Amino acid sequence: MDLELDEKVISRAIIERYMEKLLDHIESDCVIVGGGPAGLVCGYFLARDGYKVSLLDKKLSVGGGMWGGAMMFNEIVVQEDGRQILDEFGIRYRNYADNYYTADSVEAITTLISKAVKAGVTIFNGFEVEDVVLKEREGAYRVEGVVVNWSTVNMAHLPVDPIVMNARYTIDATGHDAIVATTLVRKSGIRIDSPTGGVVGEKPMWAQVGEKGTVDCTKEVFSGFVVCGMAANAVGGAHRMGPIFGGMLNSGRKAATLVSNGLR
Ligand code: 48F
Repeated sequence: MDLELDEKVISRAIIERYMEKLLDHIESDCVIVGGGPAGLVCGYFLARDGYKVSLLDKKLSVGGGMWGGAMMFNEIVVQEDGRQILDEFGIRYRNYADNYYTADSVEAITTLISKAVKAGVTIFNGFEVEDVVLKEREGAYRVEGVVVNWSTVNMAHLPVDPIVMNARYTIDATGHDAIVATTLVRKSGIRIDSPTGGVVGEKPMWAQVGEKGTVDCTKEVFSGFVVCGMAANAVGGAHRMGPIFGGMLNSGRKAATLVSNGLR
């Protein structure tokens, strides 16, 4: 006998389950903006430690700039420094030369996504962050979450107000544009912990220096606000490094450690 399939039940199931998820994440320990490699690694380590993590990405498919390797040659390079994270996630790699390992970029990013979700990160795709929540308490300002709308609302230029997702920590993992940090500085006029007090902008290609710079620039640059990945690189004015990913992975892990220490 065929079991009944009722369209109304299918629709109700989706709407109820989604709303449960959204309501549960209107307030989180940490909201990560951007689901590229840095944001996913950060989310994984925080969720694994038991924190409630919301990860928002304006695209339908998270993963940022890792899918296409370099120029759509879908292989990535990771140096010795990043190999431990590949092992932690169970991403397969091959030794290419001393200090150079290669991995299939599609395996790498799908595994980062899958492990982050299974560790407990809740992903909201199609969510575009357009602003932060900035509040003064006892004379000190702190970032307390993000202002978000459907990406499609922004794409269609519809005059629809956003909603707010509060968090004890907000992480900018939006890649090269460091859009959350840029918005925070532009709209509030505050100074963040960078060489200029604002978003310095990334410097030209220099893989070795850029890799270290990205991890060094991964910081809580303002109370409640951490930058990681290429967003940290852009905020701190480090060199770009191209399709080598150890720095991105280590930056995500460092951001998770900073937030975890702050939440304790
Ligand atoms: O760009 P992306 O992969 O950032 P990442 O984690 O890694 C950088 C590398 O992929 C690559 C590199 C440098 O040479 O190695 O560039 O630092 O991922 C950033 C994610 O943020 C999302 C965007 O869709 C992407 O998936 N994003 C950007 N702006 C917003 C956003 C926004 N306003 N709201 C939500 N998501």
